Amino acid sequence: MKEFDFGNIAGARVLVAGFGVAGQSAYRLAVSLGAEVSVFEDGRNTPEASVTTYSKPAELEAVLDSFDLVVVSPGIAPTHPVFARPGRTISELGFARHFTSTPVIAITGTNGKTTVTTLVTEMLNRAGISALAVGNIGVPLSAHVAKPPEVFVLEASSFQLAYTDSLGPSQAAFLNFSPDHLDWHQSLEAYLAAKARIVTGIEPSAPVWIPANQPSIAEALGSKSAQLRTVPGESARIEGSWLVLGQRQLVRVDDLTRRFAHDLGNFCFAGAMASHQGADLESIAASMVEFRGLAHRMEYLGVVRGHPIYNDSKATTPDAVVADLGGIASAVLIAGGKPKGLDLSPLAEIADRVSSVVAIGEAAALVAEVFRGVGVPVSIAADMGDAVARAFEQARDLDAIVLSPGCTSWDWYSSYVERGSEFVAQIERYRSK
Ligand code: UMA
Repeated sequence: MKEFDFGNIAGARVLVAGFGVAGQSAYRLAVSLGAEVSVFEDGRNTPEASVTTYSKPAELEAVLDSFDLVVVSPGIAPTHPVFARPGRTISELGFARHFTSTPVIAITGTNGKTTVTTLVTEMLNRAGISALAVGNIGVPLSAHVAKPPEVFVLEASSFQLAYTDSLGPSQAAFLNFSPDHLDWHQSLEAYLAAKARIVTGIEPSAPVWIPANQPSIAEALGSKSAQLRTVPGESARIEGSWLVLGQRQLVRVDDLTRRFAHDLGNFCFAGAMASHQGADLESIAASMVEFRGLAHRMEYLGVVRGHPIYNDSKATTPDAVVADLGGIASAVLIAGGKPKGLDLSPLAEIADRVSSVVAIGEAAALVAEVFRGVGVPVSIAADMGDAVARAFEQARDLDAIVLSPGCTSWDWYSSYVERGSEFVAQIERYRSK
């Protein structure tokens, strides 16, 4: 495959690999630009019969060289045969970026991406700057290049960034970094390098917001961007009981509905970015005060039978669990699921805040080993109903009950959303009892 000229897409032969949300949108964009588009899809989303579709990896071998460009969906790992020919393989995100000059605020990190993307989008819209949240949040960039807002706020995953040649963001954030997705990236270094691609094509004057306490991020980005700005830092920080933006005391922490440590970090990042983009401080403050959090991310379900309940089903790594439990004094933790090959021992860091554990799923024995090793009692549940029943039985006075699995949901469920929804449904059964 030779170097692809995006200015000459009309008539080019394009293969879209994967026909899920991202692939379908890339397909429609490529067709609208006059390309001759075929699809590779070996799973559940078959295009209509008129579209040339390959469904067996072996079939690809014969045809791959005939395409000028291969646009890959983020869920397809680099070991897939669709990557067999080096050259012009590009992610759906990278492909779409070639066809829009609208400014992009790009946000990546292992945890908190969706929340910060949502906050920045709300702050900008409230300030009268039309903004649209796109990317890993569930809305492909390729679906909106034809009718763009004033600014895109992009949640960028490592899968999308790994094969994006030039993103050119007007500002970027790399919120945090911890081990994840090692099945896709093969190594921690490859995962970090993919995320560091958030700054490809960035203007030298554009700020890149990074956490103050993770030197590996600054190192990974260092040579590529001169404008690294730490958060908390000069632009956004907590000072005493105030969240401060620049020189202005913006909101009292006590006035925020969401105020766990990671919430305050997310507010600081979002406030710094929205302010840099021109949003007024009143709009930024109002968005923070009104923010109630997102479903499945330390989602507060109220007090049931005397216990505050949190659904944190989206926490699929041990580091996310440790960060999210940071603001809880004492809890029964429901954890486990399908192990991702990550070391679960960091969970022991929260032993002083966990009165007991209910272990679930394929990782139950591993979770039990970690907590029993530090003297925390553990019981093992057969399903989510059993897990919730055990959690109420085990809970001491004032204990919260938190589902924060630290593993994927793919043993019992098809997604973290399904797992969280089942937890919520099981909790509901106790609300009226
Ligand atoms: N497929 C194949 N062969 C394969 C793998 C997949 O044919 O070897 C096909 C599947 O059958 C399916 C399609 O490819 O039809 C799925 O593509 P996909 O997994 O890339 O999923 P999409 O529906 O296109 O959604 C993608 C992102 N999915 C992933 O990154 C896994 C969505 O992020 C994103 O919201 C969407 O594009 C829009 O941009 C989801 C996600 O789980 C939420 N992201 C990960 C995360 O947050 O941890 C990174």
